[in-house]
Amino acid sequence: MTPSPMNGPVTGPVDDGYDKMLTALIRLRGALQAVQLPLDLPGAEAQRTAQREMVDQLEDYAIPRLMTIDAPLLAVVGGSTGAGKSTLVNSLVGHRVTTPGVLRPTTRSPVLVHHPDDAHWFGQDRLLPDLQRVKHSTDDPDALQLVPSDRMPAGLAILDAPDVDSVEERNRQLAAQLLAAADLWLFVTSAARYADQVPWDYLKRAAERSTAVAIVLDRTPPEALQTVASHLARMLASRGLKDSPLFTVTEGIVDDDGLLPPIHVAEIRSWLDSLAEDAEARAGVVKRTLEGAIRDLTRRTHAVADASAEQLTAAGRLRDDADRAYDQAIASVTEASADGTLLRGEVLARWQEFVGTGELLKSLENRVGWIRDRVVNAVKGKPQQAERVTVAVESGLETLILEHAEAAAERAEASWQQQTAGQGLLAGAGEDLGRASRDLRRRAERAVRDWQQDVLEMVRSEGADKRSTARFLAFGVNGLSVALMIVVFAHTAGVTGAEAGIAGGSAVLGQKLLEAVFGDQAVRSLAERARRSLEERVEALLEDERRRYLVLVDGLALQPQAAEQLREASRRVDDLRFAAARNDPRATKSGGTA
Ligand SMILES: Nc1nc2c(ncn2[C@@H]2O[C@H](COP(=O)(O)OP(=O)(O)OP(=O)(O)O)[C@@H](O)[C@H]2O)c(=O)[nH]1
Ligand SMILES: [Mg+2]
Repeated sequence: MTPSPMNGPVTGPVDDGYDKMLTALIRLRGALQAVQLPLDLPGAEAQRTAQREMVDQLEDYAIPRLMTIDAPLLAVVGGSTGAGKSTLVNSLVGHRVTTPGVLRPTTRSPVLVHHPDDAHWFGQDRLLPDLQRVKHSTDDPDALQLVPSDRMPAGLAILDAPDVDSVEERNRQLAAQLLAAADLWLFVTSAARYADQVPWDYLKRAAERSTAVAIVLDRTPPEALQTVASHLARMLASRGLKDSPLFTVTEGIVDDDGLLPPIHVAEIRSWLDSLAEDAEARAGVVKRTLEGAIRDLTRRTHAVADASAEQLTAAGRLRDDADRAYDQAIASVTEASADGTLLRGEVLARWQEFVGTGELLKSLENRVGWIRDRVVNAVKGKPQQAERVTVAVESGLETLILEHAEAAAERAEASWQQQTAGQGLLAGAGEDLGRASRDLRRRAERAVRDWQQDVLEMVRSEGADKRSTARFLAFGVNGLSVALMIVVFAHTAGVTGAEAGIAGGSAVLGQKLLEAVFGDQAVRSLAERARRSLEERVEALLEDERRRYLVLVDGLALQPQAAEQLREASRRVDDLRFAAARNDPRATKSGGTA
């Protein structure tokens, strides 16, 4: 079978504005690297892989290729395990440069054979920068062995790669990476393996990307040659690779060095020689593959950008869920600490003990003046009872805060559990976020005490000039503080007098008591300040609780602009591609670019 020349479209970005394109590709790489896809959203794993592959493709091939556009054409020999790749490379070069073998897989470390004059093109800073250059044969998959050979034509280098369908994961990875760095694939398959799936997956990707590919049907028994070759040719044509030359190498006897008789590879060798001699044809191959790689990159960026935007949306949703749960908790505690809810049970009982009971309430409405005096008498000399109210208030508030913190934690966790992204974050949180923090009780205790201290200070300073009055002395700073707390707890209850029942009545008592000492105006302002101080402390406690959720979202370090910057970088590359295609006279001759 006579191979056709490489005659795909050879237009592209490479003609003009190398510098601009290079800058645009470097920016594209930066934009790709800035994308974070940490949340386990559907499809995120695939896009993470795509992102990695694309950065690799830029670093291993597109960027260095564009920087050294005159570098020799690099043909990478890839394909199924044991297809005879290493044997083919040795036979093409004419002496043993890479080790063939019976043990599968044999080749684990790539070997690049080049003309001695071309050595400077393959330094560490050029293509495949993460592979360490070595001069000896090795099994190290992170090494690239460089073999200068004057049997290679200048301008063309050949690389022996590991198997694409290896049982070894590292081999498969490396093979993919090497093929992504090739100007030309010499894709080797055998009569036994040519229908395998993995090689066809590769060839399909090559066709999608317009990578220049030549197929080598290796190790074919002469009697099967006709049948297999024509079947393979049909398969190639139906998979968009009809322009790819197809070479056949019949199964031959290898010599002691593992070389096939030269005649078996003569056709491929002369094709490669003519490519090496023809600078324009060579440049055409490079352009075609490079342009295809760049086009493929820009096409694939959109899915990565979409994935990045989805991450941001999902993170926003998680944040909102946590916010909702804790906003609600803050609102509930604030409400319950002002609407009379706390004036029950222990607090109410202690307070009534302190100010005296039913009798006072009954006559509350019309005999305020008398009540003041009564109250004064009632609380005289009962400082320890004021202390009991303080203790009851402390435990009532603590319980209130803890209850709502628990409920918020439960709500936030439940809504996160409903999302895969949330599940992942919860799993990595290192504590059970569905419960309030372990030290919340201790912190709430301290916050409530601090608030009570605050209230005490307010009363103390408000009463600075009244310390010696009989009423102030009668209630004492503690008694007045307790009364102020009670007033705060009924702040929004809107209760007046007997209609409010016992709790409301109790609050009114407190109110009257304070007014008797400080006057109406001062009491209103004291209550307002005391209430604000409590709200602030409750908010601070619950903010700390909320933060346990928010740090998980913040820790993702998602960049809000990453998706748009990636799209922009990709558009820039596309613009340059189209501009270059327009300016390329061959673009019109060959009917435009893809
Ligand atoms: N008789 C004969 N043996 C061959 C031919 N081509 C390859 N072999 C043998 O087949 C075995 C595998 O060949 P290799 O060249 O190592 O195959 P490979 O594709 O490089 O294999 P991996 O590096 O493992 O992917 C070796 O023992 C070769 O000597 C051939 O055309 N005829
Ligand atoms: Mg090999």
